[in-house]
Amino acid sequence: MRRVRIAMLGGLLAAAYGLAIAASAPGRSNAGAARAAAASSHLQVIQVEYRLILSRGVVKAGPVSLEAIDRGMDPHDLRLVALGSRGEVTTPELTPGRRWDGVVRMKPGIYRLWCSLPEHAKLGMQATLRVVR
Ligand SMILES: [Cu+2]
Repeated sequence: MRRVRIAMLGGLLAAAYGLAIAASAPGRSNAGAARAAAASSHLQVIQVEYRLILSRGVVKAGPVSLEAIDRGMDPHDLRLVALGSRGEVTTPELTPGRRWDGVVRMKPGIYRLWCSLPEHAKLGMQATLRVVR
């Protein structure tokens, strides 16, 4: 499988689009604190037909190392947005076997992730992610 790294460029683009969004912080609970302790600032998203497979459901707020990998048979992209905000992060469209990684600044809240190719999200390529302090 060929892999392509565009780390710096991707990181800069993600930062430029910036998730400088005022997402409200979720309420804290013991369960929330436990999840926060388990959270990491690295997230891998595998794209296949027609699912997004996240390496974890919770990440720590701040710079998040995001890795998107197309392990399917069709091209896919990845979009992220904090619920209630408009600032959207878009990764380049990947062809099968390719990957993109970069750094995305994320604020606490719930994010929706999806593939924007026609019908892909409707067919199941969407997921939610919790970002905690
Ligand atoms: Cu797709």
